[in-house]
Amino acid sequence: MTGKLDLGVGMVGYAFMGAVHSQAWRTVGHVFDLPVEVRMAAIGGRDPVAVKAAADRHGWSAAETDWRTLIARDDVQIVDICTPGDTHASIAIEALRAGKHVICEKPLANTVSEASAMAEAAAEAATRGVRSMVAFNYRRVPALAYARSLVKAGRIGTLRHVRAAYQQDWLVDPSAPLTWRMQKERAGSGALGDIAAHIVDAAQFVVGDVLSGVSGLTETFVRSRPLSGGSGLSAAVGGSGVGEVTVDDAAVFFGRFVGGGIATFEATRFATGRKNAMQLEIYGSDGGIRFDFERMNELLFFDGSQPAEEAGYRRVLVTEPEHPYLGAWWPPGHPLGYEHTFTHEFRDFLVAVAEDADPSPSFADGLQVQKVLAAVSLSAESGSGWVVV
Ligand code: SOE
Repeated sequence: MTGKLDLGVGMVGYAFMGAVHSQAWRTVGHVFDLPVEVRMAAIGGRDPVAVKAAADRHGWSAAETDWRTLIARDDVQIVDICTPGDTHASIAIEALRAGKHVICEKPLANTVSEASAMAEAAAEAATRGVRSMVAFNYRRVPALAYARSLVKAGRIGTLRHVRAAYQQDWLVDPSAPLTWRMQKERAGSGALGDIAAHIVDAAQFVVGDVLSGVSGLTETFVRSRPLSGGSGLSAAVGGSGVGEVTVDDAAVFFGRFVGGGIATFEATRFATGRKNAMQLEIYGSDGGIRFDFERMNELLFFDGSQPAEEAGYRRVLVTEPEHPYLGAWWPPGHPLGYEHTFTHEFRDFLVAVAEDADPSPSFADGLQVQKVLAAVSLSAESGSGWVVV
């Protein structure tokens, strides 16, 4: 016995995100010196054979086929939601009511009204010491957390521009099957909710401001796809013939921050050859920052206070123990990867729970991102241009 608060996790979902989250739950208590003990109590999913296999593979002590049973377990104090968006609200709200802390994958929900109900439930639960967080993992890329600290310290001056892009190409092939991510009733939206949500959150996080309005355009390039085939992230929904794609394949939009800076965003599953290219560029009156997830251990920083002949984008290798999260990992120059962002996210969540504080980003933050996404959709669908968030 360590005398530390003992927290059992019950995770719902076991596909790609479930596997990534499992890896982070397995790791977090070994890497960081936490004020709590974490146990991987149970994993939930509807298919009994598949969920049992996932439990064995990823190190969960038990498997449940009903998320309500999972939430009700006495050995579960944290509910981790890794399911498609259409189930987030019901699972999260029930868990919060039951007094379980909740961490929920992004986007927070499929609609603003679901996200509002979740944020309301989270605010009420917080009065009982029950905590919640939306899982925008890119905030926990050390280079982006470091970028945030540079902006906060005034190193780029007044914000002028943000240029953000999230490009993937897994739908370029028109014969790629229809998955739940292409069904509005399950995913809410397409590239918009799945990946634009990340760059909206990351941009707002790094600059420390929120978007006040947007104007956007969405496109669905391939409107029907085979109902069978694929595997993993690309596993089809099932059936024969073809089914309708009811979400966007790509979204582009621009926006204005409350503080006056302006921004462009591009999210697409049709950027041929780009696999998971997430980029953020931030330009201020006194400096600039450029980040590319394909080189996630680096940040390019232009310090305008340097003499002109020496200034220029410097490549900062973000692997020093002084950089966010890095002190717990490897010696300088030994880089981290995608999975570590989730370990960092859980570390921050657990510390907040132990300190009886609200973790960030909160469900209210998730709701705010949802409002941005809804404003982009409204602008795109109505063709009416500017929409206030
Ligand atoms: C699929 O587009 C996906 O797995 C997203 O759902 C994740 O949030 C992103 O990090 C990687 O791509």
